[in-house]
Amino acid sequence: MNNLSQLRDKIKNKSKKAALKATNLIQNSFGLSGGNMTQHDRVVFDLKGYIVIPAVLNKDEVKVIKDLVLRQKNDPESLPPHERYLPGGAFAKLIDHPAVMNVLLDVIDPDVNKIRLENAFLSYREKGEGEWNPHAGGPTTNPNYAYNFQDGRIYAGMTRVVWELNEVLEDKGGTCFIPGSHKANYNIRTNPVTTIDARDSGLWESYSCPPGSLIIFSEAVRHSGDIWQNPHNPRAAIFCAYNHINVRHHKPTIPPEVIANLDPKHQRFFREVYHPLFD
Ligand SMILES: O=C(O)CCC(=O)C(=O)O
Repeated sequence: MNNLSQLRDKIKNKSKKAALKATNLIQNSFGLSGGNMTQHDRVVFDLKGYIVIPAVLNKDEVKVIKDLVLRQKNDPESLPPHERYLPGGAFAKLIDHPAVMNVLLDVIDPDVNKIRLENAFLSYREKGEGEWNPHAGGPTTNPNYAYNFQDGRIYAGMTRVVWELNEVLEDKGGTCFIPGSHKANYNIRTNPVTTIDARDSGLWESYSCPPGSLIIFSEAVRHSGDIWQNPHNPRAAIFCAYNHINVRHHKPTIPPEVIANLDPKHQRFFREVYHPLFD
């Protein structure tokens, strides 16, 4: 290949890349790619690091999932082996629930094949149970906790999707957040400030929501579990950790028989960690 044709190819590639970048920028700015997150939710997620989507599941749907997780907790032997652990059994169809995917396609990657589910567990707390344990927040170079905003869109790493199966009352035990701390400049993750982390510092935000609601947050936002104080019901919440296919935070613990029995459209969330470009 002579120098002139090499130069021509180089210019061609560069202009292709520039056109793609401009297209992405326009699409991202007008919310034309990714999920169908409303502009309201998109801005709130970016601003605070979390959003609450109330009553995504109806009463009957909540009952089915609650029955499953309580059986998994109290009487696992009564279930076939592949339904004894999350995300198996009736829960599986929630892996790619449209309300979840609308957000993940916007904040992790617009290509569903680049989104993984790392783990899922039940958080069950009776009144008085739980602990105050602030973590995350501030800048990080660790890609699994990444939170970036570039070319008109969010690029998040680990993103928690929480299904609240019982009612949550504000400041009575739901997950707490310091809104905006995923973009804080001071490193409150490695250099925590006691007066900021105190539960009564006035900087923590919680939420109330009916059963079947979704809380979705960037693992980069400073957050904490809390002591459950709701006198009416225990906390029953399913915590799912989604991430970009390029990184993994958790050691894999989901039994292979659980994954083997999922529908193929759900199995793809448990692919190995690598870039699908190499398929
Ligand atoms: O238990 C909670 O409400 C919060 C859990 C938590 O800290 C986490 O997901 O990293």
